[in-house]
Amino acid sequence: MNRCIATYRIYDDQVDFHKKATSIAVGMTVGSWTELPQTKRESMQKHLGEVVDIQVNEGWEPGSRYADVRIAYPDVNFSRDIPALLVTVFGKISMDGRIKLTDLELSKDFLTSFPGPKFGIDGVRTLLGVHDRPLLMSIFKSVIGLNADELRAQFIRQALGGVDLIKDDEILFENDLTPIEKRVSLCMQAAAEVEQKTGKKLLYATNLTGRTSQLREQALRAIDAGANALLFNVLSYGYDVLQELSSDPEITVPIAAHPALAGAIYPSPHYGISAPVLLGQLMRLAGADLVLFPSPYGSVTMPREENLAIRDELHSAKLGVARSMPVPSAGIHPGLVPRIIRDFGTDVVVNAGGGIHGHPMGTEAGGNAFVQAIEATMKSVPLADYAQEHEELRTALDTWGGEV
Ligand code: 1AE
Repeated sequence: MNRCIATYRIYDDQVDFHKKATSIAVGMTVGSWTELPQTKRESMQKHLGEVVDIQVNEGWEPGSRYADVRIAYPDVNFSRDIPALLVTVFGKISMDGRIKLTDLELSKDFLTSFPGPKFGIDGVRTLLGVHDRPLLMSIFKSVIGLNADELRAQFIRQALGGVDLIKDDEILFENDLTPIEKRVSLCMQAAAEVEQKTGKKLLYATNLTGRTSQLREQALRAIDAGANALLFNVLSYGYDVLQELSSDPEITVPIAAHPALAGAIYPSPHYGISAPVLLGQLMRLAGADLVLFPSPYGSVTMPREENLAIRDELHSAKLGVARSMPVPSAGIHPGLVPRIIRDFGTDVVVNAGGGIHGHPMGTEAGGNAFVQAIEATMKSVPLADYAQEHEELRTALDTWGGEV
């Protein structure tokens, strides 16, 4: 029988974890198992959840006793979509005490319903013609209230800095000054002008926003206007909305998933959904080509092991779909590039907003400093050495510090 296995960490000082696990396995599948007549029990057998494993850690102080509990849910119980999966494995029980969903092992059969990212790491690299180094992304900043000319000027400064991708800030919504079609056409025109000078291709991820019912139409209008990538605030809409967009044959550009809201879900040791499931597995399954998340080193951080577990979910072969590009973000500056490449390898996007625009010599120099940091790291040259011949990098290291 095909089934998906969920792992939970449950904290409780008193409870009998075996009873608790059984009550979840039964309660989240067939309901009131013991009260059913024999014939009904038999017919419900194929729907019954099963406790697969329980590892108890007795703890040493009040509040520290927990168990890691694995429960298998028959695939026959739920439809082949992420909303049904999540309601089955973590619907009602997410509200029942100190319980966190830490892992999901999905059956091969369930996974066949998910096409995954249309582009993934390889597709994004092909669009850019860059195969041998980390990519560099810059984030528009302070754009609320900017008019079209000001937005264009900021785009050009970022592009001249040598970045591969530019993304809207996730807080830029539809607005009268720079509505999406206008934004896309002026940015793509600017990208073409800069490409004439630099020979570099560039993806611009414009923010898809507004009511769910209008997202598809908005994406198609943006693509008609020349958009070559999209940004999407996945968690405020839901994974299934991302899947609708990413699997749409007419949406022919990569989608970058922003993690806004994730901090309400993953950081607690006692509640929510673990970061690798939330920002790794489910984002990739729903079709994100690039996935942003906090890094272990910047201004908004998460523990390194969790970060690397997200990377593994995005990179691993086990989901059977294209790999998604990890984008560790928030407070990234050039001095962090060696650590990013050490932890993620070259299949990563180095992403910065403040670390580019806040460069003392300006936005263009901010981009250059990152390009230089990537070059140095790829050549295994310490940043401090490379900086002796590269003024932008030197200034960045003087401003924000260097590698450790
Ligand atoms: C984890 C998301 C980071 C993000 O969206 C963002 O805008 C970062 O900006 P900086 O690089 O911290 O200025």
